Amino acid sequence: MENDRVEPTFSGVRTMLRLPHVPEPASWKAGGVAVVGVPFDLAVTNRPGARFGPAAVRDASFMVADLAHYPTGVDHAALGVDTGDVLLDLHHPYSVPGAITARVAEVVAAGCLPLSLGGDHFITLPILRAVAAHHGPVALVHFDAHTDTWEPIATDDPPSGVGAGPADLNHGSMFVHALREGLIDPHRTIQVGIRTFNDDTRDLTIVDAPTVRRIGTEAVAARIRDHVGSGPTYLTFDIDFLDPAYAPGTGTPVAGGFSTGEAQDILAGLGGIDWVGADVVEVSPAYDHGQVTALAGATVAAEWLALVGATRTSTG
Ligand SMILES: [Mn+2]
Repeated sequence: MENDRVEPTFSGVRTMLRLPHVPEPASWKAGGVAVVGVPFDLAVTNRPGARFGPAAVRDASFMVADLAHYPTGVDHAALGVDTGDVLLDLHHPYSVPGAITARVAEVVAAGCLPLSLGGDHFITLPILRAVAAHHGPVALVHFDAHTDTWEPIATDDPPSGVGAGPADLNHGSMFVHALREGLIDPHRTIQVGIRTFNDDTRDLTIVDAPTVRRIGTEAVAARIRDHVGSGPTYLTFDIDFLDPAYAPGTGTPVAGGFSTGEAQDILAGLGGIDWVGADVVEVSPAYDHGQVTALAGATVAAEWLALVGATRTSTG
């Protein structure tokens, strides 16, 4: 192909934001971002389908990748690699958490920042196991309609020899496990956009949906920055933080959420944080319309990449 032509947005093999597909850890460059697809959706409580999320977000990301990030001008394509998807054996579901942890551990060991595409929200637990093994307990910045701190239904150990982790593959209780396993620092964790009742919030700090609306996006960002302070911080973004009008394609939609633009405004205010990884989860394309949700997912991921890219640029 002529090297003076730019490939149009509708053309080309789909990787996240057109990052090069580099599955071999030996070829990952320290300091870069490594995108990890996690096509897992056996832990949902309502609609399935998030196993198709990574593919849908990658597809929609080509529109986002067409130009540098606005307004920073950060060039996503220079920030790292797309490692492909974690190889998961869904016929042996208890093998899945260990497979996710092992793959993300490779990313962290290479000195890269994992950017994972879900998959349902359960995947954040095995990801955090790899991240915390390297960094220690991290601050969690958690955008969601749900706290995901409901008491686990089953706490039995999984059948022996089939991988690490709790037996309850549940996308509503994994942060209880994260707390009990010491993966996240409860004092530096903050949940934003919550609008579902939970009588045990584990004493975590919550900026719920009515509060977000009342104080505005700028103040929300300031509150997040103040709360996490310095130290390693991980972003987990459930796409159902957005209102179903902006993200219909998700497993457990809840009315009363936020626009994609409001999410962008908050994220844009989260520079200067010591980011060690991020995920965007719960995009379920079968319930989507016109790629609305997939584009939102790709956009959220790109906003976080711009934060990471801007930090790297400003610190040389
Ligand atoms: Mn949720």
